[in-house]
Amino acid sequence: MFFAWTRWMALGAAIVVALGLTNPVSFATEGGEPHATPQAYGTIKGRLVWDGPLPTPTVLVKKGDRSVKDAAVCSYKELIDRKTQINPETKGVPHAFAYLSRPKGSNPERMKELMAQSPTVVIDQKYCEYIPFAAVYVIGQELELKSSDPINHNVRFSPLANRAFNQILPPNGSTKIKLDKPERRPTELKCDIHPWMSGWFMALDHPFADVSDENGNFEIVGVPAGTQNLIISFPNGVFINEGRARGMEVQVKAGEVTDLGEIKVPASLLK
Ligand SMILES: [Cu+2]
Repeated sequence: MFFAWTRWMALGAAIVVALGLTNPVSFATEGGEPHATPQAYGTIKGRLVWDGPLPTPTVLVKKGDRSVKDAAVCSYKELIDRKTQINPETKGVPHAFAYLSRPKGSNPERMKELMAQSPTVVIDQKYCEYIPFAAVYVIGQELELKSSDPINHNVRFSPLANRAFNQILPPNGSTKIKLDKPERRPTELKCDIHPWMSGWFMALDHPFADVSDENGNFEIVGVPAGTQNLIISFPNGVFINEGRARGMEVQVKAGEVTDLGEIKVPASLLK
């Protein structure tokens, strides 16, 4: 009996951890009786759906093209412009940034959790493309630029607020850096040796951001309740949301999920 009971206890604790419910409510004492107060945070989610005929993905490097630099590695497989990659089955738009512009309020617990779970944002260079194509970087995290290729790459980017960066990445090399300022726009990674290479990261000073998955879904958790401004953009910074740089207004309610449903992405935006 004793063992069965402790096992249930352990299972319960595991579920609590899995659901991120370690601190779901805070307890305040009023009139001597502890009682739960509602969470001050909510979730924003939505799905980006392509609106129009599906684009033909732009081929950057043809498979087996011997004319490209470092062909054995770089044309090992077909490389497409990930920006033009729309899921043909679900019409989901992947690789898009969804983040709050000038969030009202903060969530120190969520920030602590993010830093503990993901202290490092890794951008790999594999078969001469950046993986992932788009990443969110939060000030405090490390940005690891690494290469899984047996050839030289150089990584270069010129952000608006942070210092410019340019470094050779030798075969299977890695370098870690930290940025100290948030950016207003996504930053592009480039390689001078393989000029088609392009990747993006969005540097923010808060954790209220996500990148849409292969079905276009995004979810931002731990958002302070109230009216927030949400920006949704292609990796290259082209705005998808209404209100462009100001963001679209989203009402976030404590303890609730604000589901924006399907957000249409007009085909005309992709140029
Ligand atoms: Cu390269």
